[in-house]
Amino acid sequence: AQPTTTLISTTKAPTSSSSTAAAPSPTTSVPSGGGGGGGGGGGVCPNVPSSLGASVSTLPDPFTFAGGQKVTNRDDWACRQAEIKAIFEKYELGTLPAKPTVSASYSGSTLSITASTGGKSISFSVTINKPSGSGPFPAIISYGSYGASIPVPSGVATILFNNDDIAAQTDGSSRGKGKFYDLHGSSHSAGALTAWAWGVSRIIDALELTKSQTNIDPARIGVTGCSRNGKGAFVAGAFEPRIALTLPQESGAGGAGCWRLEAWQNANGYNVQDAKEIVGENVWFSPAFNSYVNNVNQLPFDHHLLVSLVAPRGLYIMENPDFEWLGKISTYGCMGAARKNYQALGALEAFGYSQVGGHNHCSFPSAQSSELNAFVSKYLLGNSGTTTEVFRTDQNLNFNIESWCPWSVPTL
Ligand code: MCU
Repeated sequence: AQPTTTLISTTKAPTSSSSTAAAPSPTTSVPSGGGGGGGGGGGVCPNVPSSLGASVSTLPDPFTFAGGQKVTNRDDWACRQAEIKAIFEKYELGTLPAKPTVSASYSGSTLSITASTGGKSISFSVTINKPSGSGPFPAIISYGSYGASIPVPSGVATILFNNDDIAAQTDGSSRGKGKFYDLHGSSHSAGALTAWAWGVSRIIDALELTKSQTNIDPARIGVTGCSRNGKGAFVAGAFEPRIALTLPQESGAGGAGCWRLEAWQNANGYNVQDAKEIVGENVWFSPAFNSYVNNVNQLPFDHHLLVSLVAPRGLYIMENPDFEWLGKISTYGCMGAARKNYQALGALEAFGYSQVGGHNHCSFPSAQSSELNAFVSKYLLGNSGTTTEVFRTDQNLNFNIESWCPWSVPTL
């Protein structure tokens, strides 16, 4: 189904004295100091603050802990990633449960997976379509049982994941429905995006157990999905470090978009999906998120920090500017900020954002083929010399990313 869309020309963008849209200044700046330097030295991370902290109308600083300490090295970064993950779980996505006991069997092209915890079990299966040849093969896990909506390059297997079986996403009445909730209880805090990411982790557990039968290499796994399932693929890449390449397609708001940018756009005459709308439409997020959707400046994160959890692993984000509802400006600005995570880690080549129009929703444009093939070549097929880095839009967005990022980028 096509999303509801309203096309509004960028000339309706908020006007300012310069022609470049500028972000409002923060209502309160992020507290500085307090911790006296690095927070993660010796493997001891700062505690995740129990309260929200200062409201901020620009995009929160990836390189400052919620308590104010600066991130200055890789140990700090690992701590900050743990903090960001905990913050996403608490305020937006719900709790990602610990690994259950997993068993698996492989027959024909079907991988059957059983997960058990707390005296309960659930089973689900995925279909593996392999290329010809002897393998072992890398594989792309594709959300939806209908097949990937990106062209999967030759030499790569496709694993069809019926994510709706794990957590339903028909509409608001889907809360607590699906196998994840049969196992963890229908009032578990996880929204569907988290439940599906948990399912992806179980697929990788099963691939590790059946490696000699499936001939799939569990160290070379990609994940993709489009639209709502693109949001899902993004969260799987953020929550599961065994994923080598994350390929979210047209994920829009709640995926590559930032809540603050969508709110700002809608306050200035656009009609973009935003936090207020999205929580009424479906059950992708935790019920905990409902408390924040009317004032997203309270959130100690935005979706550029979802990318902090993926970095420095491979990430190629495809967006379609023909649907304003998906956040043509929001995803561009948000991922422009997100790119700085990779810059800090000296890993810009692993980050791609590509916004190309002229095609239907979830129909892959040939203009992106060479970029997609390059990311797959490098991060799944092991051709390390391939050039991948990309950050582009085919639109004249006239948007100033820097005005939303009033923080400096360290070298970590
Ligand atoms: C981009 O993903 C969603 C969008 O968030 C919804 O508002 C719309 O209804 O559906 C899109 C989608 O999943 O389309 C297939």
